[in-house]
Amino acid sequence: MNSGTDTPVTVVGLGLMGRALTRAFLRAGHPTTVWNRTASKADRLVAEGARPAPTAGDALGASPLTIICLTDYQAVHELLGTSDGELDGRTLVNLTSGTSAQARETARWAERRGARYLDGAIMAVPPAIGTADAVILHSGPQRDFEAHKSTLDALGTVTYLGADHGLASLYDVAGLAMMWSVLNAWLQGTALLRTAGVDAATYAPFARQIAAVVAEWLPGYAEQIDSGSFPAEVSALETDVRAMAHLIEESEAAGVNAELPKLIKAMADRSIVAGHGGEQYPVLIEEFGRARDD
Ligand code: FVH
Repeated sequence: MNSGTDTPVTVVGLGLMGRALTRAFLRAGHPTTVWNRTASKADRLVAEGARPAPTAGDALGASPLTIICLTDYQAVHELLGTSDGELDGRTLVNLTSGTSAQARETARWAERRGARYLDGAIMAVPPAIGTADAVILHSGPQRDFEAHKSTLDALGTVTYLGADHGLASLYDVAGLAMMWSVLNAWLQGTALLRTAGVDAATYAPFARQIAAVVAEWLPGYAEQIDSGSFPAEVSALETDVRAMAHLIEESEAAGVNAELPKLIKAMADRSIVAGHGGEQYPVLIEEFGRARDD
């Protein structure tokens, strides 16, 4: 079990995020080795105390724990596949964004080379790294996460999700789905209200209140989804669909884009045709849970 701030760590990939990760390790006192394809990006970090490695292989060999943060998984494979570094017994934490399939495949590849592997996802922008606001998700063998948690803690609020290496990527995109859906709904309402001279700043506090109320519904709705039972405790889907029709009608009458509400209403209409009109909104999980080709 590694503990204490004198534990060495390596960061491979010194883009905007890799540089922020390196600075957080340096601030926490970790001896930090760095490597980047374009070597000049290490210069300022070296002036701040980082140790430059001449090759990626040397960087991997310098510490028991290496953080990888590159553009995409293709870059990770290009780099690790050609590096002569010793991976046996080393732990790689790959914080590069990608899909769950890429994470699982990279885990198998790393483990075939004798490395321990955790996949991760960063739910933060570079300036937040090193603060509690930076949520960093990890998945893979729990013992490997526990072994390095005290070092990873320098980066922010580090979270372990489970043994399946794909979980961090799945939570990452699920979080993005949540974020964009909230923003899209707010933009739809803002576009509508602007047609009546209400500016975005005036609508924002009301929208925030609605978002907070809806957030309160999630645990109860999650119980309905997990139990597969959707009694209409507060409202039935067929009632919600009538309100969706109003939203579409208002949007079209005001010359506002109605594509998004039409898409959601089409899903709700299909659910009603399938016999779920008397059930509560989360029954739409059945529409969200299956792919459509058309
Ligand atoms: N920046 C952010 O706000 C987001 C927040 C959420 C998570 N992302 C993910 O983090 C990964 C890195 O993002 P980044 O912002 O640091 O990206 P860049 O500044 O573009 O740096 C990319 C680094 O990758 C190196 N690189 C690319 N291809 C290769 C390769 N074939 N071999 C070796 N290194 C490679 C690149 O090197 P160079 O161009 O400087 O030589 C940079 O170090 C990313 O997955 C985000 O989705 C950040």
